[in-house]
Amino acid sequence: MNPVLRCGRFALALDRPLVMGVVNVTPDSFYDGGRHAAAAAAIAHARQLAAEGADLLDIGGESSRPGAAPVSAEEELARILPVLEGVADIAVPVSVDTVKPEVMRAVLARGAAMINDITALAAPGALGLVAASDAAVCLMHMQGSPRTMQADPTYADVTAEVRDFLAGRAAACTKAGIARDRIVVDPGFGFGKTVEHNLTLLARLGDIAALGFPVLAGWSRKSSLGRITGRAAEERLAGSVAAALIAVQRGARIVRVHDVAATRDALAVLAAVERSG
Ligand code: 7PJ
Repeated sequence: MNPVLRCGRFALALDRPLVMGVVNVTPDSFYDGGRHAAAAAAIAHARQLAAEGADLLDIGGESSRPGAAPVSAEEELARILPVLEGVADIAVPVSVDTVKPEVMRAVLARGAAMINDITALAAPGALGLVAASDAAVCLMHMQGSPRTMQADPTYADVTAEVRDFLAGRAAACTKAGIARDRIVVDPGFGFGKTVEHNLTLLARLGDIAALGFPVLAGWSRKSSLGRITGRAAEERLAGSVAAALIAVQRGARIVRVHDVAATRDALAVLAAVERSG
């Protein structure tokens, strides 16, 4: 694995695990002020996560939760661009969570350092857009689509199938001209997977890391943790931190989390133990 991840004007050292803080800009009934209030809240949240020590921020304008309704590229950009502008002065690389080439083009032109695509650049033109930029890309595995993925996920060998898919997408990226040190891979916990599939993938994360790319793991507050602990999303902090720590111990180099400060503390304890061992 390369010792650094190149993403836009940044080069992130991979000699320690990195924490990616999640910034959602999906206005709902909670934001009575609509889009503007949602953007202001997202900017404040992004600044807070950066202050807590996030190594990357991941801004998303379209929910990919199971069954979520799709939004247009125009709506997605109307949500994301004000936030991208509002965090441009922060010295932390900003990733944008999107599957749409129109959105990728616009955010890459405005300094996005990474494209985080839950479809692994499947859309026509997406590979070329990222290749023509200097941004990094996170290639995620998903079985099915957000609308249908949790209906009946089925694998003969989940780890091998996810690994082979990610190897194929990484090869497509390098063929398109994306250097290896700009590529991150992600098994896509919760995306077309049962709790058992997610646990197998976590236990065998080393098999994914063996591809030679930094592995990103996203367990934060996900429903598998609810199934394991019996807790609602807002009560899953301890479970989320435990999963992030286990992911790092099993080979993840980036953890995508909502709770940056707590995750950083847990990783600091792990690093301290490893230094003395
Ligand atoms: C992930 C993501 C993930 C990557 C979401 C949620 C659902 N991107 N976007 N990996 N999850 N790369 O945060 O619960 O696991 S949205």
